[in-house]
Amino acid sequence: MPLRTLAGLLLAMTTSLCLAEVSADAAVLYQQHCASCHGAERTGAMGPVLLPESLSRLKPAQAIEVIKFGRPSTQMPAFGAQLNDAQIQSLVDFIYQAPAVSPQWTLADISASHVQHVDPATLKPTPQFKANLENLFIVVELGDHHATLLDGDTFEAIHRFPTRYALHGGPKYSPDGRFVYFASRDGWISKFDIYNLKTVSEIRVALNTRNLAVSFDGRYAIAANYLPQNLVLLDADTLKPLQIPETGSRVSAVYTAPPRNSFIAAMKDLKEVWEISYQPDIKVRRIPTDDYLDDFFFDQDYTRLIGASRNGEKGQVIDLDTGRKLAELPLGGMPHLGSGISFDYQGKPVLATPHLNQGKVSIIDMQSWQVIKQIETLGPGFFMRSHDASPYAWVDVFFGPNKDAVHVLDKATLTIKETLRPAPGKTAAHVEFTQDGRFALLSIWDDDGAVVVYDSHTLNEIKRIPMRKPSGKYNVYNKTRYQRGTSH
Ligand code: DHE
Repeated sequence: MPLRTLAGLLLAMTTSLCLAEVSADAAVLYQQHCASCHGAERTGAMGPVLLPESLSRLKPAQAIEVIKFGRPSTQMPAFGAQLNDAQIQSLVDFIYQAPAVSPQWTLADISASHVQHVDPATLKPTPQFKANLENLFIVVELGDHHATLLDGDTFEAIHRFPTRYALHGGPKYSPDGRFVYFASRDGWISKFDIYNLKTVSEIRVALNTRNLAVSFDGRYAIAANYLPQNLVLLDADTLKPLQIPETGSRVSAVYTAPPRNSFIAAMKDLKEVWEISYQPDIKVRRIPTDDYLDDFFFDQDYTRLIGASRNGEKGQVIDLDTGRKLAELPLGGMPHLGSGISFDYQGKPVLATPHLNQGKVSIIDMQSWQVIKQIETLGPGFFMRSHDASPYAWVDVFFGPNKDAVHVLDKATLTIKETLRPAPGKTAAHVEFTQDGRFALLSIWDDDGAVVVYDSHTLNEIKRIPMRKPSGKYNVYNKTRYQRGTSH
């Protein structure tokens, strides 16, 4: 063998031995320092899951900082004094790698995780506080993993309580507004009794969850999961699992379709839309599509589904009764249809959606399915909101240097009426209206943040309520009546 080839071989062998040593060392370090809180298999315990699916929103450089300096407001300590830079780097490399064997989360695991915090027989059937029950808000505070029950008449907090780590997607109410269900990215579903101000029960349905939906009749809750790739249908009363449709695909999200008595699920890796009906029996219908559809919006009677293609370059309108494609929408720039709203423009219903990759709001005629206008904004936005009693629609500028701006759009002219900067330098995002539409509540998305209450007509600030990185706000009336200006 020529000398150079032999040298190359030796070098390659040494390198791969070194890599194997590094990862073996990292595995040992992980068991020594991390496993007691994050689980021996990285599937989470007191601390969050440390698998690639769960870390997609945290950059490795941020992970290094967290290990070195800890995380404020959590039990994550600083390891900077115990571990050197190379060790921390090897730990980061380790947690961003998929384990050799994908961790399982079976029906037995789900059932065993169920926690009954309160005996339902001890719960009072009426609210234990005085307020207009239809004008309550749940505000999710991501900063220290809490939620606040806010009185929408007085804008006073009624109760603040801990949630699971990293909630995602809107919490969903039972039809009577008494219970609210939360989903966390680590797969926990929690049921909170607003009347008694108590978390009643919890269950861990998956290792990585996207969101949850509650059926129109209030009997079922369903979670969409990436890990394992399935849907988990729960009895909404007990939170016990009923069925686990395996999907063979990551499930991007699941939505409730009230008039259809069904749930509609978006599949990340299948050219299909799934409809899970629950009346008279639970039945799965698979609707083939000619593209991967990810993010959904529905018309008000839930016969039309508007989906964005997975690559974010176009949209499609599907007739949910026939399963046929009705139109294609030329919507580049990753439209965030899940945040879309609808309202009337010149006597016709339109859909308005922000885009995650481009600074614009697209307005689409919901009869002809033509894009009738694109309103330029100061950057890509995440959330949109309006209310039938308000002349305006609000959209944030979540990404880029103008993240502290929020646009107020005039629904009659499809132009920007005003741009507000409620806390210069801090992200302003996600608006929700009071039941009557008179006030709009906006989050200052910062650890030292606030919910800012505006008069929705004059746009004057009415009140600022300090909160810890408030994200979404959810009004009981608007959500349980599936108002077209809010998320469903
Ligand atoms: Fe969300 C809702 C998808 C990142 C905060 N988000 C939703 C929904 C979907 C979705 C499909 C609607 C389901 C529902 O409410 O039940 N979100 C996605 C993504 O694919 C994306 C871009 C990447 C990801 O890793 O998941 C994403 N989302 C984020 C964030 O980074 C946000 C800003 C912070 C966070 O909490 O993770 C975020 N998403 C939210 C919120 C809602 C939401 C607050 C509910 C909005 C509402 O008004 O109902």
